[in-house]
Amino acid sequence: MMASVKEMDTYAKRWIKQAGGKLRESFETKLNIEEKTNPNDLVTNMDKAIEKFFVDNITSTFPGHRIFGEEGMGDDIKDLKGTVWIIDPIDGTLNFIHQQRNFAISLGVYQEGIGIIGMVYDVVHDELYHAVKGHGAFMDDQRLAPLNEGSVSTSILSMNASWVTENRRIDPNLLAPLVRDVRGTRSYGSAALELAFVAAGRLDAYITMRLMPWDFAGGVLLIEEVGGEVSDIKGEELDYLLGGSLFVSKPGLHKEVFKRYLSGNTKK
Ligand code: 2AM
Ligand code: CA
Repeated sequence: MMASVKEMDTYAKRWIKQAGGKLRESFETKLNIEEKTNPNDLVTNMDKAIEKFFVDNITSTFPGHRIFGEEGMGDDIKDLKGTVWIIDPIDGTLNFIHQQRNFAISLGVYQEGIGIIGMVYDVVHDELYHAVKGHGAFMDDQRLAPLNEGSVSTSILSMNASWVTENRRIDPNLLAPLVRDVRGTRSYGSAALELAFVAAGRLDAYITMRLMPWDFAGGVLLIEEVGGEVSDIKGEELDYLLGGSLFVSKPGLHKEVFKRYLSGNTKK
């Protein structure tokens, strides 16, 4: 029998809270930290343990569902047919290691490529952002209000400073004027949290040049459910298999940013 959305939502909430509890408890014990692709790309025993926790629970409760997780303990995903759980066990691992805050668990459930459940769990604050497609977005029991139209001059923009220095993905001269023109910039180091904050109206926009699907699969649905705008840096749809750049905002900002700042963007 096909699992209902309600059933998946109930289990997902239970598992994400349990996983968060394990992360909070782990602050008491010594972390085991390894380098992945470079000295700043780190993974801990907890990233792996939490991903395994989800994989074990999902496969035993929902046989036939597939899992696309950062640590590779799920399936080898080459398409989004059927039901796919897209999971980042710790989004913001550097923050987890250095700060013991400003990280999240991100979870999205996709059916035939369409997001139906999105969750971002701010573990340290014990705040769960969640949405079911078509039913609005919430922080715990509190419904998030629809986003109002915004403009650059009154916006708080979340962006990593690396995109306004020399980098391989975008000409720094394109985004530097945007940084100058907004009311303020912030950078939290966890894409999932930054997406949740845009959905909650605490940030007005978030721009990044490089994310993987598990970084945004949970958070993007939250933003869509409150009427925000979601695309890549070229204004095209996100790629849920390969990832790439991402630009999310309250309504109205996309048009202004593409027209005034990104029309000269030619790099991929
Ligand atoms: P992570 O902690 O799960 O790796 C930091 O600016 C944000 O970007 C975090 O959400 C981080 O997720 C993500 N990130 C860091 N390195 C990345 C990479 N090489 N590709 C894609 N996303 C990355
Ligand atoms: Ca991660």
